[in-house]
Order: sequence, then C-alpha cells, then structure tokens
Amino acid sequence: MITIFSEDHRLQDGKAELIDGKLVPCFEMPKRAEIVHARVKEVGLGPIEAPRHFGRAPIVRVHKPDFVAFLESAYDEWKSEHGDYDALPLNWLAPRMRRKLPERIDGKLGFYSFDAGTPITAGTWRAITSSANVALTAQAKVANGERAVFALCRPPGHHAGSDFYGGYCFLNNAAIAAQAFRDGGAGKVAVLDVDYHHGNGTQEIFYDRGDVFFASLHGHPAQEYPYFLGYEDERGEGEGEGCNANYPLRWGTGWDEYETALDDALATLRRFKPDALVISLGVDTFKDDPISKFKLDSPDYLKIGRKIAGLKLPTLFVMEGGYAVEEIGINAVNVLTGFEAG
Ligand code: 6XA
Ligand code: ZN
Repeated sequence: MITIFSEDHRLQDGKAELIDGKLVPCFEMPKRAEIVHARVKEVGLGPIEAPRHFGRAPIVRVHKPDFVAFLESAYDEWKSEHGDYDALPLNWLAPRMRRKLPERIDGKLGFYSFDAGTPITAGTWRAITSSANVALTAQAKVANGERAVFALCRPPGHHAGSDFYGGYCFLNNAAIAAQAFRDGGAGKVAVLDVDYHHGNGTQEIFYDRGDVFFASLHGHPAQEYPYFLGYEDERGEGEGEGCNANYPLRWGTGWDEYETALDDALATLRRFKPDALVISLGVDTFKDDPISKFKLDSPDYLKIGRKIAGLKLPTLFVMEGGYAVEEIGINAVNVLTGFEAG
C-alpha cells in the first residue's frame, strides 16, 4: 500500500491546549506522525510519496471561502495584535446571541471555533494545506485504480466543519477527499469514521446529502467530546435522510461491543452501495490512550482492517487521532496490514 506523507506536518507544533481546566502541552504533536511514518517503513508497507499541490479549489468544495480565508490570515492578525505566540479562542456564541463576524481577531477565533484545544500557530496554514494535499494526492491514486492508499495526514480533520475548526482539526481532510471522489465521477461515497471521537465536522458537511454516507463509531456524546453531536437519532436530513449513522458507545467499550457496532456499520455501508470508501482512521480507541476511554488492544486493529477490506471497495485511509504516541504506529499500521491480509 502506498503512503502519502509530507514533512510540513511539523509546522503545526502548538505549545499548549486547555484541557481539564489546565493549559497543558498539546497532545496533538508532531511526534505522532513521525512514529506512524517510522512504523510504515519498519513493516515495509510500501512506497512513501510526497503530496502534489491541489490549491484552494478542492478545499472550498466543502469549506466556506470566508472560513478558509480566516484560517489563512488568522495567525498574522493574532500576531499583529498580541505577539508571536499561539492563538487560542476564549469566547463563543451562546444560543440566541448574534452570529455576526467581529472585526478583531479574538472575536473571529470564537466565531469560527468550538473549543480552546486547537491552537493556531505560525505554521498552521502551511501544515493544514499540506495535510489536505496529502489526502487529495492519496485520493487521486485510489481514483486512478489503487485498491487502497494511506494518507498520513497531520493535522487531523474530522472535527472541522464547513465553517468551523476545533478538536485539533482545521480543514476536513476526509471530507475534502470524499468530495474529490464525487467530483472525479464516483456516484456515491461512504465515509467510515473509527476515531474515538465523533466526526462532527464530516457529519455536518454531508448531513443533507444523499450521495455521501457518513457512519461513525465513537464515545457517547453524553460522556465525551465533542458532546453536542453524535447521537444515534441523527440520521441525516432532506436528501441525506437515512445517510448518516452514529454508533455512540459508552466509556469502557472493549472489542466485543465495538465489533458488534462495526459489523452493523459495515453492513449499513454495504447496503448504500458506494463506489469508494474513505476511512477516518483514528486509533485513540486504544486502551492506553491518554484522553480516551475505550479498551481496544493492538491486535484489534488488525481485525478492523480485515473487516473493512471485506467491503471490497477502493479505499482511502485518512489519519485522524491517537495520542498513545509509543503505540500509535503499531495500531494505525495494524489496520492497514489487516486490510491487506483481508
Ligand atoms: C478535547 C479532545 C479533542 C479530541 C481530538 C480528537 N480537547 N479527535 O482526537 O478525534
Ligand atoms: Zn479522536
């Protein structure tokens, strides 16, 4: 399996995030991608290639242009007002307040974000556009006949919506790639999100569409970030009615319960008859993940890969979360080798 990877991911190297009432070093760190990259090499998964450049057009197919322009200029605006250090938001809209774009950067950060865990740094724009290019380069290879390609994206993307960022995500790499499949002629596309956290951004982007099915297995929103989306009764709307499937799972979920949900999600996707499959590949479902509460073990990821292969679809794997840094390479690449064996 080919891997697409860019060193530019290192340009996203935030100092701190606000979590549990404390400013702590970012869990979403460059070392994550380095360890996955090293594991891809160690197991000899296949060639590792650099991304091509696709420009802004495929990004604004799923993100609003004003949001993308904000991401591009946010750090410079922050720096000229506050200084050369990471930008974090501090204020958000409550219900019944006015959604009107403020002039100052502090207001804009709150307007376009939903948490204080996602610093915008000096290198964020280059890192996130490279990450999107990684996904698009991998997508193009799958569209051109590769059975499966691994987009080793960093920063991740699945929390980013059409006009908001958060959860360490700025541009939704999986959604950008899913849309690229459609624009390249695929009639229907499925996105399966196996990250521990609900892919609220991907769900939001495709919620009213009948051509992209979104299925997600994740920590129950009653207990877990991002809290305000990801319930089972969110089934899509309008033309997208019936094209969204959420599997919220409680803290402590281990392989047996996970497998039941995964089998159901895969059966649902099979009935949709997609032409291509995008996997939002997070491995923060791991038992030792520092911010998550599922109990999957390293061999379980081989089984996940094997089950995904059973769909027999052209498949794009897009890296999302996973913070047990020592094991992230083993776990992520286990999904890929499990797929290849399947
Ligand atoms: C709260 C937790 C952010 C979760 C990020 C993640 N700061 N998403 O892994 O998949
Ligand atoms: Zn996650």
